[in-house]
Amino acid sequence: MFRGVDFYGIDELLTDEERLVRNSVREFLEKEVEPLVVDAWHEEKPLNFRELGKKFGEMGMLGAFIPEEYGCPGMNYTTFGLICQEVERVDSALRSFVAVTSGLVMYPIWRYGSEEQKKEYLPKLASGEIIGCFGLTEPNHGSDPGSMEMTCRKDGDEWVLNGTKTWITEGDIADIAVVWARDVDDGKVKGFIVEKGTKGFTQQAITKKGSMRAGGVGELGFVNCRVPEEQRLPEALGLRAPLSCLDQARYGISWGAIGIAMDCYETALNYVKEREQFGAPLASYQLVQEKLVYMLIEITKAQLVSWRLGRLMDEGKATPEQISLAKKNNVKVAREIARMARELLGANGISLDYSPIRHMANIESVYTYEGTDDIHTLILGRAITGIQAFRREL
Ligand code: TGC
Ligand code: FAD
Repeated sequence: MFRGVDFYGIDELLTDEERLVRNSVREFLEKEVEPLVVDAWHEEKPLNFRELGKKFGEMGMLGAFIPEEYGCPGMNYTTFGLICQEVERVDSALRSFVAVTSGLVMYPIWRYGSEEQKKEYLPKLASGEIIGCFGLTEPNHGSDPGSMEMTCRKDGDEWVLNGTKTWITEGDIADIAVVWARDVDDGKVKGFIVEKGTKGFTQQAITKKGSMRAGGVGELGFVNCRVPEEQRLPEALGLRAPLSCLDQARYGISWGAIGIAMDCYETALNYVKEREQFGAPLASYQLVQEKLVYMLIEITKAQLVSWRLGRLMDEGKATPEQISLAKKNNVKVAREIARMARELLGANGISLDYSPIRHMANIESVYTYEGTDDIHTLILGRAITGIQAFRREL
């Protein structure tokens, strides 16, 4: 079993329970999931999340940080982070499934939903009985969801939804979609839970991806789609609501990126110790050691950032900007580490028999979704200068 990368004794900062959950998730994934990943990725045949979701549910891997009510696991944010780290060490599509289910579907229902919605959906999502997705991005509005075109209009005790959401993780197979639309009457962004099969609601897979090939992504269409008032998230008013969900998933991504970095580092280290060129192991050359040292330093810094952020999340003190820093930094360094590991493996580095090339392709999605690297730079830039640089007056 993978023994972890822990140069600074960060394990000692974790509780016994946190280590226990991490180790059991790690063992389960290595035995039951890792062997399925390469073929799924190669064939672009998404992993069977209906089956896997139920196993994840049994292990408390879905909605880990949601309090222990409505069938949710009631663990803490650090444990959620460690779960994200372990699943992403295997493949980013697994972390996407966990982070979307937990942060983008269960969280908004728990935070903004009615009592009936919580009772109806949270136990089923926590157990993996149903799959959810989160629709914010539109064909014309990705980084700028505030300009969304999707509309909702109240008609008696129903809402009429019109618009398109695209690049939606698990959008092709989801049983429920948490979607965001602007009210044509009061101009406010509102959230809805739309069930699969609702008239006027369509789900279509996006294929031919060069990244995230072990997972599914889809497009959601809404044409005069009518949902009752009971399907609206009553407490979600304004763009702040969907953006607060992103905070949960972005935090999980910061840990997931460490999983990628650790797997690439370990793969490269093992390889260069074995592989000989010019009569000696690659590991004996200074240029090779420099790369490994860079990886270890960046992994250690990323671990400390996410560990501290987890504790701040648990105390309810983390700010969106602190979350941006962790997402931006950890994904950026994991992206560099994946590329370096690929390089150290030479030609073998482009083979799917080794993980770095798959991580390298996956992380292009991670670098882009949940706020691109640029967007997180601008969020931080705004925080330290007080001046927003997202929008230009033309
Ligand atoms: P702005 O004026 O900044 O904010 C509007 C209101 O929202 C509040 N707010 C936040 N609240 C909580 N958490 C955050 N992170 C928040 N950011 C902003 C803000 O205080 C304000 O509240 P109020 O009450 O005053 O109205 O809004 P803006 O339109 O200027 O946009 C800011 C910007 C660019 C940072 C935001 O639009 C943004 O984050 N854009 C990136 C979009 C994005 O990340 N999309 C992700 C889609 S989901 C996804 O990718 C899933 S991938 C699958 C996986 O996770 O694995
Ligand atoms: P754009 O916003 O068009 O950006 C293009 C480029 O311009 C980027 O480099 C960006 O950084 C840059 N840019 C944009 N604005 C500025 C600016 N003001 N200043 C400087 N540079 C700027 N969305 C969901 O809602 N739900 C999901 O489940 C989901 N899953 C996804 C899964 C995958 C695999 C992928 C790839 C995407 C997913 N997304 C999802 C969509 C994702 O959130 C968006 O792709 C992301 O927000 C970026 O939007 P965009 O692709 O439209 O790029």
